[in-house]
Amino acid sequence: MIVALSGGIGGAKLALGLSHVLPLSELLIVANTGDDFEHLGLSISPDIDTLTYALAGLDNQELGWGRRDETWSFMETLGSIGGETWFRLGDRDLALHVERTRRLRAGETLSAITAGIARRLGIGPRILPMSDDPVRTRLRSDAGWLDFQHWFVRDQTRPPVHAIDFAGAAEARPNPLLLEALRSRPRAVVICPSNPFISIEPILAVPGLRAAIAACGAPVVAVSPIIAGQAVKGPTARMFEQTGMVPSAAAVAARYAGLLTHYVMEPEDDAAGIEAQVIRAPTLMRSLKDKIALARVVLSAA
Ligand code: FO1
Ligand code: CA
Repeated sequence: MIVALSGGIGGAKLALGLSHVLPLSELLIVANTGDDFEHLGLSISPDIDTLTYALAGLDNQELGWGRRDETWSFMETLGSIGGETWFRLGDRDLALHVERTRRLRAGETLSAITAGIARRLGIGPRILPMSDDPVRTRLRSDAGWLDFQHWFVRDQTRPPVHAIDFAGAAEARPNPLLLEALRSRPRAVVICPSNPFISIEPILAVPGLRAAIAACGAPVVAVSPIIAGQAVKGPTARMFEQTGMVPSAAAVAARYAGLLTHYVMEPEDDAAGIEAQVIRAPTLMRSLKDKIALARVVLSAA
């Protein structure tokens, strides 16, 4: 079994690559749920959905989130009657949030709902929320404490961030299927090229998960989300700067200190100080071919 920890866009690209080079039953993808929130009365799980749509071939490649062939009648109509439109829910995407919300209210777990929808969409690999208990990423910024989506989408990551908190993490129980996979000696744990602060660290903040990964006996292989000091997408580099650190591939590796055995990074980037075996490879994933090639590099460490 390969256990891959993932956020949204960058993680989903590598997860798709992995799904092409592994038997489908051999891949377990652990999704960050720190981005989840309740909006317009609906339960939204952005990273689960980005993974779900990517693996089903239904992803919106222009936006990096949501569904392809999307239309926006609901949002336009909502705006026309004075509703909140800063978080854009497309007409097709909306169905997933309505259905998830209904099933959560009926008492189903997020894991069961995610698995049921994945099955209906014909997805092979398991997508597991890190926990079925709510964990909510919050950021202390120049504008005070903000919920993740308010900072990320509504405020466009503008307010400088000084601290991050994963509300509920201390009480959250790790996904039992994930613990079981880690106990049955996986072939490798992969940390996808996601933002360490807001995509991977919420997963590692669930009590017991960091220790279970460290103790699982498998290689732990991370892929750098930073190339030449820049994030491929999103605020990763800026978040290092705002907390007084210089963004680099090595700075990301340092966030996973004590966990990593292997680190995949660009040939040109500085590996000084990285306490893992460094594997040099192109990490930018533009095409499916790139995703598959990087997945093979990652698995070569396993
Ligand atoms: N990201 C945006 O930047 N703007 C949006 O309007 C937006 C809507 C949205 C709707 C559903 C969904 O599953 C994701 C959505 N995202 C949107 C992405 C989401 O905010 C992610 O948490 C971030 O991309 C970080 O991974
Ligand atoms: Ca995310």
